[in-house]
Amino acid sequence: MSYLDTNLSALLASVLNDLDAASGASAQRMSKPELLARIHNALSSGPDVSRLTSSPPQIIAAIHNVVSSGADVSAKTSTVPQMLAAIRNALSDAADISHLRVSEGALWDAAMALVAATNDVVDLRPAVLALSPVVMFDPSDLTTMFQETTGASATIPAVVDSPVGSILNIGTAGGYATASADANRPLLRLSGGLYYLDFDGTNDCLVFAHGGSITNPVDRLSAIRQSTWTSADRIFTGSSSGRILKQVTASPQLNMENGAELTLSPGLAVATPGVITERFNGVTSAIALNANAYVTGSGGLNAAANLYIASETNSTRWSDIDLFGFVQFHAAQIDASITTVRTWLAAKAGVTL
Ligand SMILES: [Ca+2]
Ligand SMILES: [Ca+2]
Repeated sequence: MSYLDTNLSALLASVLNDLDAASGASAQRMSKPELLARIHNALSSGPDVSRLTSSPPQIIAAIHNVVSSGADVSAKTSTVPQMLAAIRNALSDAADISHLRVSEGALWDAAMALVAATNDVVDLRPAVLALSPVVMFDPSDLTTMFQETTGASATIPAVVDSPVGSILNIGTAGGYATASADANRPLLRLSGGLYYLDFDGTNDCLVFAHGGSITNPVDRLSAIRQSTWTSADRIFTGSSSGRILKQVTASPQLNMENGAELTLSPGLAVATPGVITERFNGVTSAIALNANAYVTGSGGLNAAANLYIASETNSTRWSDIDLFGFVQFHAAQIDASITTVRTWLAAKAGVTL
């Protein structure tokens, strides 16, 4: 990790330059969550800005004030330079600003926590999408789901309590996850204001083909509920031996397996929604429930070319689960990005992290 030793004006100028170079941001309007995500990405990728030291509360409070002002923080009401100028003006009111230094991760975590805490209607989906996940499913977006199993050519919109045969991948790979037959379609449900896909544990499975073999590292995050628990049932698989999340040994344990196994115990209580983070990265793999500490160790090195939801390869070990959201990266993410994704998934599933 490198360290930044600069004042905020220089930092913001650097961020704006990065954004402009990438996207012509000086003319671009974006929502505040999108802007925060872009700032986050810029800070994370710069050669000298990946980490600062100390965390002054004035900076966090000032950014919070700017971000939370306005009636609708998700509306695209300002250009990027206008928002950065407002942040800079707010920061300049703080004492001794030219010498403040801040940890990018701490700043981002605190800013997102404050935004989430004070704007309970903020949808972090734009912020998650800005992280460029390869695969992402959002069952609360009814425009992404269809009743037929035919993917791009499907035309009958999904409706609550009816089957979903195709769901659009809103991640960078595009395409659809589809059921291989009508009997294999989960049902779209709505309960307590939350949408989810209800798999029957008998033959329901959605399949997404990556189009090639995917190797480590893979970060996979999901919001699920185990309706029942049967040892060896599969929540997700990539193949019969790769990128597996399964129910194992004793209720309600879960483990991830990719040639080696990491067990999450006591796991996720049956009938309770939770956010599962699986980080497939050989001997430094990790799995966690919600915001709890990771269980770490070897998860193995197998590759997998597909994603099967609620079954082992669409052929056996079907699990009786509900799926509220799914996000998969084919590169290791920084902790702040994991936090952003978890926060979005938790909101989709009604989970308090
Ligand atoms: Ca079925
Ligand atoms: Ca079910």
